[in-house]
Amino acid sequence: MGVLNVTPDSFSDGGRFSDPAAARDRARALIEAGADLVDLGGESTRPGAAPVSVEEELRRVLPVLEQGPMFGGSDSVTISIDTSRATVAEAALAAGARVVNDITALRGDERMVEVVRAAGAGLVLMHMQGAPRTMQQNPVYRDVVAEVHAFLAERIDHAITHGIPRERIAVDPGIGFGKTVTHNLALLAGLETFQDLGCPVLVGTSRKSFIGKVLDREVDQRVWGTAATVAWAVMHGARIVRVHDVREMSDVVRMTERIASGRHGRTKS
Ligand code: HH2
Repeated sequence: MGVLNVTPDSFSDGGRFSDPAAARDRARALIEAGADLVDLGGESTRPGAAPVSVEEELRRVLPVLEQGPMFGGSDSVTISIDTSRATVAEAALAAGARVVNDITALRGDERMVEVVRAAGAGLVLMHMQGAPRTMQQNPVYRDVVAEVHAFLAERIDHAITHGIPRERIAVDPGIGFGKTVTHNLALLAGLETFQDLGCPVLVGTSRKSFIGKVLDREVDQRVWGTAATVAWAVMHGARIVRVHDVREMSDVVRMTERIASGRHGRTKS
């Protein structure tokens, strides 16, 4: 999953793809580089970010989607809309997006579940403690892996109860969303725990600040740290990785998968 932020303030690519033509070119580049999904977002969720109005979010994402076949018309690439607002999701799905990536896991807007159900769309349910503006102030867990697992299990039940089939749902532990460095590392270390939820696991570590803190690297120097997390995540069951550096991480995924497939061919010497 390649990241396409049409925002002025996203933490690593803010302001670069705000113009619809630049966004389209970026989407093409992501697809050529190996993305199967493009995640389009019109609101930054970085720690401390202020929310934008629904109108502003629509004004940012719709012109990008409305540009034509690259967005939704093509069978080879799926566009997901990164939003927690039902109005934005509804308009984006009507304009060709096929997945809703909701960082609030259906808690942000009570109409969202019905919008996703009615459209027959895919859904990403992500864990977040608190809200972006304040979530990094003092996140506390007793057992972060167990708590995130229980949260996702409950959210899957909620979605299924409201008519969304399990086959359309992916889950995401929400790296960086109300978590310290230790919490993020624990979630990655325990990633296999989420396999029993019965939904594909999505992981979004790309260029995030826990990598910067572990390695003492600025945001534009985190590609190798990201690569380590992507290889680890794929080895431990992630089916989707949300990344900015698609060409590089596509190689990491393909190579890791090839090694993993070789595990079964091992013979005793
Ligand atoms: N991370 C970000 C945004 N959306 N969605 C999911 N499902 N999982 C994630 O880990 C995730 C996400 C934050 O990254 P980015 O979009 O690069 O930055 P910003 O929120 O500043 O736009």
